[in-house]
Amino acid sequence: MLPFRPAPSWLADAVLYQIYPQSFADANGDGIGDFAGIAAHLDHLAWLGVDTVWINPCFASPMRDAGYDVSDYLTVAPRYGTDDDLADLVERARRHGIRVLLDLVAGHTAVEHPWFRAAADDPSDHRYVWADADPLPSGFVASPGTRPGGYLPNYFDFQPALNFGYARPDPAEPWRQPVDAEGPRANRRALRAIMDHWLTRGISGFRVDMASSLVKDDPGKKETARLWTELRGWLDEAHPDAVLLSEWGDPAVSVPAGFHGDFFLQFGGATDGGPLRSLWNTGTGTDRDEWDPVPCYFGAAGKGSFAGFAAAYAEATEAIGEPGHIALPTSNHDFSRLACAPRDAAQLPAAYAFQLTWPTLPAIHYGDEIGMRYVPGLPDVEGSVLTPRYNRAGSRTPMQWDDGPGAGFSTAPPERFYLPLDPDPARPSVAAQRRDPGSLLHTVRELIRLRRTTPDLGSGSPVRVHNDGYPLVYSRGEHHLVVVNPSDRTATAPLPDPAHARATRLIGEGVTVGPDGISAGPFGYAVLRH
Ligand code: TEU
Ligand code: CA
Repeated sequence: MLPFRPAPSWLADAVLYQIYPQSFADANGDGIGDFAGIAAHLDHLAWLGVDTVWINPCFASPMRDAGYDVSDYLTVAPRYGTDDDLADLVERARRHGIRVLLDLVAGHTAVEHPWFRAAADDPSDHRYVWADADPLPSGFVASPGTRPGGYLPNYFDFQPALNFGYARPDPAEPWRQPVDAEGPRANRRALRAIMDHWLTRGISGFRVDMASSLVKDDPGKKETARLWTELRGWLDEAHPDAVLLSEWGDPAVSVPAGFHGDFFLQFGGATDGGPLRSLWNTGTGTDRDEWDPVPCYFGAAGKGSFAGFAAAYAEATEAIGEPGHIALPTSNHDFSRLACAPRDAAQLPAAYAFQLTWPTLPAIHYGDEIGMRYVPGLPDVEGSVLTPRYNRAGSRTPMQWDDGPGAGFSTAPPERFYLPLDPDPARPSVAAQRRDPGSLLHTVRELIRLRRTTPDLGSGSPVRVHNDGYPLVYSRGEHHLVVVNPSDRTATAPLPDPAHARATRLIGEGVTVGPDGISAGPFGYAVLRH
């Protein structure tokens, strides 16, 4: 018997789209995107065919980590509009057939949150992990208030960890409270109340920030998993049509814990993000010293390997079984976009042909549908810079709607823009690509349409890899074959089955399939029916 209700059926067909609200569309001309701007562009999303939008944190915040430092979970950030504007957006989205997910920052607040202000002056408060020890335990930050000792941060120092307890409590170290102590119980109730507040207002679920971080010193994440299992049990009863997608990066652990889905990410799991990076990471945008400089599979040199991703996918689906999903992002606000030097626009159709026909749930980061690039060399804005080689701002620049001076993003003077526009005079735009039937935008739209109208290409039908070198060749279900060549030279593969010789091409470029086998030209791709 399943421990949970099956995921709401709509999730299986979802095509996800991530909106960074400050960068999407500015309706009131202050240089920062807002809810009204998103509402004004729902027709673009509906036209593209996406049906589930995830909006990054849009709650009251001092914005030192772009909103991942929440000072009030129940009020929206004024720069995005009012609570009514959000309600209006959710309702308009519903009329376009689009569900809205919000971002739940479960593991920490801002130091400006009233809970933390109170805790910093009150030695009896247990909402945060607080140590009254001298010297402070390693990793703790000195108290900013009258209370002695200090607190444990969860990410940046200004993001104090909410106290969900320790998997291995220790009376000699009293800040290591058990998971069922009063503070952790209060925080679990608070998470439930926050979720309930927004779900009651028509949103369809959450992307949960740093979902694996809640219980501290938790080998195998067993106690953190129990916490999410409990919340999922509540959700199944109270909001059975809602979903929780985790930022965890380890579906084999997070989905059995209770998430309806998890993301392959640039971190997480046994190889700390190895599977996703083996597909996309060019080593040039956001990069870390500890990441092996392995050539990615979607690289023109044709030196990568698909096998690691395929194995991780197989292992994760085996572990999560029927009821769970894995989302595969094109990029997100934390790591390089698909268009990241040396990968250029010409290489993107092949990447999308794969991403939109693999059984994972596709997640498109705003702007990736027109091939917006990771913009290097930007300033540190709202905590975007993690290390000298890791500036997240490059994946957060304003959406390029048209070819006007503000790119249709905003009418504000450019110096007031949240981040500078991509300065490339040849930067792509939605308007130009809408006019060009051969553009990436039209290709992505057609691939989404094929996925949504062809059960074989959706999340529920089996995948079988026939060739994991170059080109990539795999079957979906009974009748579909996908060929993808991310390299800049012609690549060939044997025909998996003689019946494929008579296959019809549904979409593609540069691929021939005949009795002699498969030949895929540079950056060629094809989806075929046989
Ligand atoms: O990210 C958590 C996280 O671990 C990543 O930021 C990762 O460390 C980084 O991208 C390097 O690989 C989440 C949010 O997505 C991020 O924007 C927030 O800054 C962070 O949590 C804190 O809330
Ligand atoms: Ca605005």
